[in-house]
Amino acid sequence: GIGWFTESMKEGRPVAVETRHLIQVRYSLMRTGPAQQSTVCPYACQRRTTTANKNKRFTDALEVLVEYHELTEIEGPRVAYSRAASVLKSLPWTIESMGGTEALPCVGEKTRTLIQEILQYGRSFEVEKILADERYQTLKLFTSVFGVGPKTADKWYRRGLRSFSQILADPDVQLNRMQQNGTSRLQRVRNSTSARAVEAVVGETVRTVAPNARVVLTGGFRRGKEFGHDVDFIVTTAEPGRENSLLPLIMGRLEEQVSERIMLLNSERLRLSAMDYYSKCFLILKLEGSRVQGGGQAVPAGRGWRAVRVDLVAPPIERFAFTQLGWTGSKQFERDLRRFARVERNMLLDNHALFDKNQFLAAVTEKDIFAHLGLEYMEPWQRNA
Ligand code: DCT
Ligand code: MG
Repeated sequence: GIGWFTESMKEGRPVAVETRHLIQVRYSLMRTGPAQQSTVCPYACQRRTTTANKNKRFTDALEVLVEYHELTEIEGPRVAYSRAASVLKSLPWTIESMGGTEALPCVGEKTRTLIQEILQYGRSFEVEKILADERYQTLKLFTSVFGVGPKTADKWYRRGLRSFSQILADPDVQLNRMQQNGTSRLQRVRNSTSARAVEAVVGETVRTVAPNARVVLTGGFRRGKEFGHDVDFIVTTAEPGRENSLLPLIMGRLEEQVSERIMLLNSERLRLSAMDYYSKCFLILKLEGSRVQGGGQAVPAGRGWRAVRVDLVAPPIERFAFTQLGWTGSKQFERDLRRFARVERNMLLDNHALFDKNQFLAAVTEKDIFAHLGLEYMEPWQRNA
């Protein structure tokens, strides 16, 4: 409410707010100086975070630390640095001095030292040390393969392996099909033009096999991101129970199209995942060059296509809103949304449902879920925490 309140004041719009909010704003003005610095909320789901990051030089450094602790599976610092980076991304101003940083939520001593170092020297020595570290570089390379997590990467590292060619040459290393595709064919970045092209292909396919089904874009591209590692979609139908037969139909149709405009390289049904129990599938589309031209990304030399990783999830229609909210992300936004529900509301939120004690709270749209949680609605493009 406060962010909206100060915006309305700036624009001279009439505002109606509760008195306790007014008192809070006044109090923070006296206490910390610039009003903006006092209005930063502790949970990402309370902050509007667009892709226009004004503190990229700090958040890029923090993200190296997050990644390092993720790869080496050290949970505490990973969480702390992720939260700090997320707070800095949400700031409507650029940090130019240390003044006021002590009032920012989730920004601890270590992060402040890093900010100070970057302000003073233009770089962080700890971050540079990590970037130059052989173990970090190798784990990062190995985990860039789809299906390879920190544990496998570390096992290979401890075997003395340092490159893809060494992995492929090692007789004791068995790669599954997904990993084989990952090492040879995938590109890691893609722009929103390609995402639109994939949307057209998937949309056409679904209309052919299930005219009553609905496909919507989710994940990073729904949040308006320009690059991503995959394109995520939710597929659903209003006919109860039919959602589980949708994906096999879609996959079958895509397989028929091999060597036509699109090609399916690989498909795996990923039923078990930490996120939810819905039917889902992972596929890699060969997207014809002509479909992705004009996107600023060249198709690799010598071939007329690029490989695009696609995730499809098919929830039952009555759980659509929970799936959409859970799959839109960002990951930090989702973590904080679930934590907010648990800690501040004593509720349980996941991709399937929202529970207050043992009572299921139904939702038709994402707005219903925000309302159940007593949170202001955030548009997808404001969830880039
Ligand atoms: N998600 C989550 N927790 C995870 C993994 C994913 O809440 N551990 C949610 C948030 C985003 C969504 O699922 C899709 O996941 P990704 O495709 O990995 O994220 P993205 O935001 O689309 O990022 P990218 O652009 O890299 O695909
Ligand atoms: Mg994605």
